[in-house]
Amino acid sequence: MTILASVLSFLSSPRKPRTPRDASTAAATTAPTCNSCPQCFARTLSLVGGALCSLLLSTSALAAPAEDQVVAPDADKNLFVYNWSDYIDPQVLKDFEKETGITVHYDLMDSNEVLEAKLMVGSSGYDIIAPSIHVLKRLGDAGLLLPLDKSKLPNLKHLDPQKMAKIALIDKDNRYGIPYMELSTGIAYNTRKVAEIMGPDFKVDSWRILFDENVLKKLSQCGITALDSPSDMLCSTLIYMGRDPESTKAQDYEDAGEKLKILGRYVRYFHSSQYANDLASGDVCISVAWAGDAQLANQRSLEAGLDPIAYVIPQEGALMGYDMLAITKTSTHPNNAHIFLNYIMRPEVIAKISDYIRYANANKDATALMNPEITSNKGIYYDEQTLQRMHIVVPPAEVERIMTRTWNNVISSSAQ
Ligand code: N2P
Repeated sequence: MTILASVLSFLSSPRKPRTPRDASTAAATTAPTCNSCPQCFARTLSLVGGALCSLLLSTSALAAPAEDQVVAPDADKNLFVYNWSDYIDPQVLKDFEKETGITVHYDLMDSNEVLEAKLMVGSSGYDIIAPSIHVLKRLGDAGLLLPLDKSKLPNLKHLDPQKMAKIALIDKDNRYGIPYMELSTGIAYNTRKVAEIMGPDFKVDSWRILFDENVLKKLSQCGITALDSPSDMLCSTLIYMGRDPESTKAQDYEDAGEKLKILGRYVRYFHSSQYANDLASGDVCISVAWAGDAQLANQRSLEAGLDPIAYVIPQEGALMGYDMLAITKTSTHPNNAHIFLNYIMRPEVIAKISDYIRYANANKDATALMNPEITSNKGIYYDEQTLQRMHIVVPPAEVERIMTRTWNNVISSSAQ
């Protein structure tokens, strides 16, 4: 099965629930074959199909590079990408492969911690990775990323200078990464089921409901889930507690951990990707969620004729951040990687991805090309008022260690 077929089938078929805290799901890939190419496939039905198919594949590989491709691909025309699940329009990969002749091998991740661990142990085999901004910083500081060669990235001009300046406060001089998607961590819920259980006047507008045993007891009847992400969970809890989400005090994390143990008694699971499908199918009714996944769950649920899934940024505030694309220091296909990053920064390409996965991007020239339903959705593109209560956190390594320890305690004491 090719990468494209793997990603397509992964995105379109219901996934089997994975064991919570499962590291990642890999979509095995192979080089494209004639049967993977739609034009070719039709031709295989004719007597001369096989020959024509090979000819088409080799012709497309020899096609002149696009105007914005300023570097020749590496001799080995493969590219190994590690990105979050449900985070690309599979057609984009297909188009990229067709245009450049580079074969994309695409693996799925759902945890910054697993990504970091893979890079720390040595050569991960990946050329492109998608760390969240605070992890990008740590990986860059640890010498695990290749500084971008900006002369190979003419499409950087499309990125929003204000957002790039904000990002440069963390990734100095935008040295290692380009912003892929902008996101927040809030609460997604099935409006009908929650109203049915809690009554029509019940409001999901505060983190408080995730720490109130009376509420949790009731909501656990229809299924509560939360992210398996120490920084998302602990820093959101600090925001609820009115503490600094960038605190460096161990005590703050211990206190937040104690609160999370209450939630842990009632969650169905802590997991960072399964919940989108489970919300969409009605298997669970409330989740600590990333913005776009909640929107995707809503879209899928409505398409299936089920209930609306709403997404809220709680009144106390919430985390926001960027997932970045970066090239690993050990990349063996650095030119292919630059060609890929440059392709992703084409306004029409990133617009297509954002429309599909329902996350905001940081490409100023893409907005006009996007579905207005997405760009006007305040749960995806925040208004100024909401932005006032959003926090970007960049925990230093020692705080990260405290968080990991605390989080492991929460997980081991939970009911999941
Ligand atoms: C997409 C997951 C969003 C990534 N399904 C959060 N960093």
